[in-house]
Amino acid sequence: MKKERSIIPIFSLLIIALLFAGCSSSATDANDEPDMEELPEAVITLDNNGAQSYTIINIEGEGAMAELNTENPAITLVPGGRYSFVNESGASAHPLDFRNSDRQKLFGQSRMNGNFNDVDEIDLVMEGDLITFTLTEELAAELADYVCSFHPSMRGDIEIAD
Ligand SMILES: [Cu+2]
Repeated sequence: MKKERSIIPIFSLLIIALLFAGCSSSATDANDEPDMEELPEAVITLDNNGAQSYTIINIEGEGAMAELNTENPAITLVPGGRYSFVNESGASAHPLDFRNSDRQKLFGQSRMNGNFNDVDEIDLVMEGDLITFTLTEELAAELADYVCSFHPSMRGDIEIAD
């Protein structure tokens, strides 16, 4: 009798410990999964009509919206998303820059550095005709348009989704 009694508290402690471990691990999962699902990623491919305009010829992924095959369309992006722009008109012929509403360069393919070049959080990657960045809240508050640094008529708005 005495032995059985002493076993019961040890057993209930074990069960409590297991429950606690189960709860804490599922709480971690619950935190991780929505974040992964909510961060969209998209690849936006641009082409050009001479020196007159950019067009968007393809969008793959989620979180980017624009009318395809029209001149200088507005592009809508979702904050928190990671976006790649493939400039098929050529980074050297039509350098693609991203600007704020004061027409200051934030980052892009022209030679001069922009205001956001050294902001680590946007994790800017530029390789050849490709630009990839994360649309942080800080960047979303600034980003206003895209433009060819050689041809000012090649320009469209960037709108931020709610
Ligand atoms: Cu151009």
